[in-house]
Amino acid sequence: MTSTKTPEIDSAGNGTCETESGPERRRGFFRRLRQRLNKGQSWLTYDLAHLLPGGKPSEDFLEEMETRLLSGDVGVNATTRIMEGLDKKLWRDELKDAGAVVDTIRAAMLDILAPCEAPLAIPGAPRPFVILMVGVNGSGKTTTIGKLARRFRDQGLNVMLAAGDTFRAAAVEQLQVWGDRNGVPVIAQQAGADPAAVMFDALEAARARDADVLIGDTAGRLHTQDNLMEELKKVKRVLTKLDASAPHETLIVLDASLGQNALVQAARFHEAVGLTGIVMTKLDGTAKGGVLLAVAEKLGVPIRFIGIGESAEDLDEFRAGPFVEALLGTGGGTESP
Ligand SMILES: Nc1nc2c(ncn2[C@@H]2O[C@H](COP(=O)(O)OP(=O)(O)OP(=O)(O)O)[C@@H](O)[C@H]2O)c(=O)[nH]1
Ligand SMILES: [Mg+2]
Repeated sequence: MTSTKTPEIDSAGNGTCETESGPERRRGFFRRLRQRLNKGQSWLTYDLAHLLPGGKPSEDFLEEMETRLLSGDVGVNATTRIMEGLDKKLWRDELKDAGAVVDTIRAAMLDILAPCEAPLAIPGAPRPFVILMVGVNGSGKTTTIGKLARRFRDQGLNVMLAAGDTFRAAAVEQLQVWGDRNGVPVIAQQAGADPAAVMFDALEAARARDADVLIGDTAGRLHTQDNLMEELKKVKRVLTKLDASAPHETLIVLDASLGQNALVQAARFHEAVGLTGIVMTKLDGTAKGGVLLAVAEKLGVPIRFIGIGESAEDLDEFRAGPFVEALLGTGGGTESP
């Protein structure tokens, strides 16, 4: 069973969606994702054949799958949805073998993730298109801005960056390095300046220079720090004085290795500032990647990009089909169940 809402998967388990970045590049990206999630083996299906000695699943087997989903950060709600599909099929005696199990899990995962597959396309208007990056400390905001700056520049867009993290020492310099590397101007003020004022000035400058995209960095903050969440609301409010529709994209950057904590962060930031997109970074580390299912199931906010490393090519658009294949460890030379 496959979902009709998802992109086509080729025989290597890769998405075949065409974008500016090209299908070849995307295939390479998802191949690396699959290799980096649990070193290429799926934490979910790695010894499926061994678990099904008679070939046919049992209640015990389903319990094992449930445990794996929960420990893979999939969360209770998304796990329940996936397990319901398996339970139903077991009950109807339709789970004949490991292949049927994988197909059923794949379909359930696609049902959860496909609605959140909505790549960020910069529209012709309004210009400058303003993107505000938010998230907790160290999630990868500034690095992601650098990667996006290069991506948009390569698409022929005129990009500017705003150094809205006026709090952390060296934050401005860090953004400046990415700006210099990509030939993209960075608007900054002195340390300790009001981030809302920085963003306001940056939007004015971006307008004056006919920029297509302005990306604003912000200081890392915990979702529990009410005063800092108020500061973010102020940044958004002040931007609307220049452009009632700005920021046009409020992107939260989440560290996938934080598992269920990433879900809590996303939910709180969404309540406070209204997210329009999610970037999930660090899928290369200890992360199992299941948290994307938890976030998609709970928030339904578009997952715009995923990050699998520190360099610029380690960020790409989120695609539900190839991502699920990476989770399942299917195709592309890794162990198939
Ligand atoms: N392995 C890995 N590291 C990443 C990824 N994205 C970012 N990083 C690293 O995570 C660290 C923190 O990244 P930053 O971009 O400084 O994070 P930040 O959210 O701006 O941090 P603050 O400004 O302190 O809140 C850096 O060492 C990045 O290189 C990723 O996808 N994978
Ligand atoms: Mg930063």
